[in-house]
Amino acid sequence: MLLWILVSVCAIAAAQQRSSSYSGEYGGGGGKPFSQSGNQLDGPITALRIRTNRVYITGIQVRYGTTWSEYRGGSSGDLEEIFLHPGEHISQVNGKYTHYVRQLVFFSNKERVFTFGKDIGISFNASPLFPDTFLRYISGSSDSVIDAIGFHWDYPSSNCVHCNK
Ligand code: MMA
Repeated sequence: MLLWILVSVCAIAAAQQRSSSYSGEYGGGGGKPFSQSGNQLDGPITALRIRTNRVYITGIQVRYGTTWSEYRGGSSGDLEEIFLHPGEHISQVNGKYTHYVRQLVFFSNKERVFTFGKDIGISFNASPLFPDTFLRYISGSSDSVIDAIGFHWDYPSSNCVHCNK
């Protein structure tokens, strides 16, 4: 009986500790795979640069803390940049894709919405599984465009190692 209680308590504790989840991958099989998992060490996501042409999301760069990730994608189209406010995090990403990513719509916990690209293709709604978790980093495939993208969610920046906080 005591053992059963102990096992139950441990199981509940373990279940409550879960916080990470993944949404994706959305897009096609082309391009070269990338992951920005290691960029989490620079801090939470603070800004986004997204390049779009008339039909596709052609490039992406994400700022972690004060450090920009490597740029992924090609040179077609125009680059747009948005900065998050202090304490603002991405809480959901909707979008459209076919063989390539066509649209990305970022929603924040401060009720702002940032829309990039065209409203054409297959819809996706990427949102975290666990409460109070947000976009921590992206992965995907790219070359001359963003072929595919996936979203990794967790508590904001709990393992920020390079930040002086
Ligand atoms: C390259 C090649 C493909 C990829 C596209 C778009 C032009 O072709 O890497 O596999 O799908 O770029 O990124």
